[in-house]
Amino acid sequence: MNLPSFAPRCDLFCRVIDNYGDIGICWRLARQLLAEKGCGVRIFVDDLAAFIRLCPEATQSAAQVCGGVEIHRWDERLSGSGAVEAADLVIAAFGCALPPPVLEAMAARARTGTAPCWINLEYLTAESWIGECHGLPSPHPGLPLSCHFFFPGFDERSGGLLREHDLPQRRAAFDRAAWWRGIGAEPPEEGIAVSLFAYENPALPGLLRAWEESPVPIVGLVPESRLFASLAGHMGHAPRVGEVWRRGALSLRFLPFVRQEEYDWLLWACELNFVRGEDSLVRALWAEKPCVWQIYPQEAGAHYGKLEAFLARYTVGLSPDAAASLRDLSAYWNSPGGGETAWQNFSGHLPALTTHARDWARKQAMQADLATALIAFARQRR
Ligand code: TRH
Repeated sequence: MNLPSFAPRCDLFCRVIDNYGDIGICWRLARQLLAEKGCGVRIFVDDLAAFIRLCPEATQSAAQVCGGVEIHRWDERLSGSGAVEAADLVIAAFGCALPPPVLEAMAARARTGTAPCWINLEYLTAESWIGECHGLPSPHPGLPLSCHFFFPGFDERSGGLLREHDLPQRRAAFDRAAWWRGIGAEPPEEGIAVSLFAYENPALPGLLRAWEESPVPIVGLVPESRLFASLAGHMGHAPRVGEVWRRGALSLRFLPFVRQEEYDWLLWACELNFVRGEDSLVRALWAEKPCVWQIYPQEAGAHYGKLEAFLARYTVGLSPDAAASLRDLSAYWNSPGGGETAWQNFSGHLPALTTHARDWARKQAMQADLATALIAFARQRR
């Protein structure tokens, strides 16, 4: 691959708030900035345990190199002056406050006329208001620096979605049958294979009952997650990785948590994916399969607007009935109560939803990806 001539040195700062999404997005972006943009990349992260789950060769070492990316523990060492030389592109993930010595180092560069491009990488949302805010500067009150809001999103007025250039080729080359044999099973000949990555969810028992009573077999693939504990209540014992549990039409297979690159394989192997945060959502969209998003709950139900905004964009081009079936199942999964028929109705529309998932993703993939948009943004501010 010809690497671009503008390849800024990049630093990503990440505080792990919850689960794997915060570091997951930073790690995915870092790998792409290195591989496709030729950038030297460092990640500063405060929770190496979360990172090790995504990249099992990593250790608790305070400084290490993983896949060509420098990984540094974000700890008190970053509070000392001169701790870090400022990079050209400094990305604060999800509004995290940078350590004062890092800001000082950035300001020192600014005073010599080579200010770094400072980005606040925001959470993904499909809401249209981000178009007004994407790229806006926010001047630092005391230093000659401005932070720029950078919003991932679904249209040209946003920073786009994370997507590697070779993703379609890798997806096309995926050997689904071999993957299923690798987990000790044959690819299901009939019925529906569903992956289930979720937080604890009061809607779970109702969904499992609907699957148990399904007229076609349902194979649920459950990667190790907080859901294991919730499933124990339904199954009567705590699930173990490697176990297969059956009741009625449902069989559940419990899988290990895999390195980040391999999570795609699970999505590609299934007909439908239940996904968690914004990173697994975006991967499920690029899998070109229908998906159901369990959105992160926010105060005063703010997440419902976010979910609705996503569904409004995603369902364009679907028949009203198929769109309603996805809306109903999403509503059930995110705020259970009623909705007992949501699964039956949804499963009847699965063929239409599957065609739609492919068409929607191919159209969406015409937008510039997030890493490309970031580099273009930094170049303009050079
Ligand atoms: O881990 P999440 O629940 O993280 C969430 C998000 O960051 C969310 O936006 C934020 O608001 C909240 O935390 C605080 O879900 P997400 O974003 O889907 O990230 C999961 C990551 O884990 C993703 O990079 C895929 C990865 N993964 C693996 O690498 N292997 C696995 O086996 C599985 C199941 C996931």
